[in-house]
Amino acid sequence: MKVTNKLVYTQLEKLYQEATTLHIGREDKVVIFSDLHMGNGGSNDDFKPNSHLFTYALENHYLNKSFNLILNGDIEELQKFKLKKIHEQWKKVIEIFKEFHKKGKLFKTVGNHDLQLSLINQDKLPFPTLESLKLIFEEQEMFIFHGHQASKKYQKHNQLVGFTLKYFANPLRIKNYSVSHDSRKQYKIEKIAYHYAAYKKIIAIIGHTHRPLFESMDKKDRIRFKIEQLCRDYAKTKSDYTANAIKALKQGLRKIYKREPGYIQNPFMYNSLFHLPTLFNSGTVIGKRGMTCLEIENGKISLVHWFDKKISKKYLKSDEVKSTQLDNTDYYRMVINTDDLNYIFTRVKLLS
Ligand SMILES: [Mn+2]
Repeated sequence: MKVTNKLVYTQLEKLYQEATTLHIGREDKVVIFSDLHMGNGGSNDDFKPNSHLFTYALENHYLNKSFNLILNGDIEELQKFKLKKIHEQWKKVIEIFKEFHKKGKLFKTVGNHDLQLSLINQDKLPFPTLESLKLIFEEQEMFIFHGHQASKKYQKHNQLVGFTLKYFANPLRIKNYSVSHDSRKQYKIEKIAYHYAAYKKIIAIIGHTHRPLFESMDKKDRIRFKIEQLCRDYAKTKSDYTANAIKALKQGLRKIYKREPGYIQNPFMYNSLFHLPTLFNSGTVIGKRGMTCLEIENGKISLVHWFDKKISKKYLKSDEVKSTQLDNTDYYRMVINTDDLNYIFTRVKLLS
């Protein structure tokens, strides 16, 4: 069976039409996390290394400050572990999720690693499972879904074996379905989500690829942008500080290209006439150097990186971005990028 892009777009449209809706105003705060991959606490549990950081930040930062919590898929790693075991092991985390839920501030969507959750009787789960979520801010829409739905491979399985029930019956079929380390597959999924959002004149917010994106830009794009900005500054100020910052960024960029030599084509993403800020990705909680998330507050959206000083000091030395210590802990919060939602939507509407 051949799965065409058209079919994938049709499936995304269906997902969009059936999405749960949440209206937010300027006073509402939202944090989006995805890809926790919580396991049994053993050495195969990818969540374990950042579990303290996540638990602490969630309770003492986001819950305390009355954020809405959106968990955008692959929260429980059900391809490797049993739900019961996961919930026993990470009891404290589940309790904090429940606190958000009690206040009506928890929204949990399904990913490909926790697909079975949509099939379980929802009364048996501590919180309901959504397929996707439409976040509406001043009549502008952010379409939040895990991201596997934009993959041809997933849709092929969907067509072949029927709906998710069949996955449940044949978990082996999807056992090795993982994209996070294959940059070509990541790119294809992102490209479809990017173009779908542009066509709808909305913003798409995904996870799944574990690659943080802000306004459809990844780290390389952000560095290139930053270098151009700094060159403009340097022309005016001729400051050594700026010159050194440019040098450091160039080195960083070279390192990335050395790591991913095949990725140099299409520097400005996804082959469209303009670079459109339609795609965002919350990244992952299980990063080697910490965790990333997206925050919405006061009409702005931000890409945020949290890290533990004991594990990585790299970002503490960074001159470009300041990090803020959380209480008296080793945990730090760093805003990588931030922009006004109204400005982003203006560009999406006028340019796409
Ligand atoms: Mn996934």
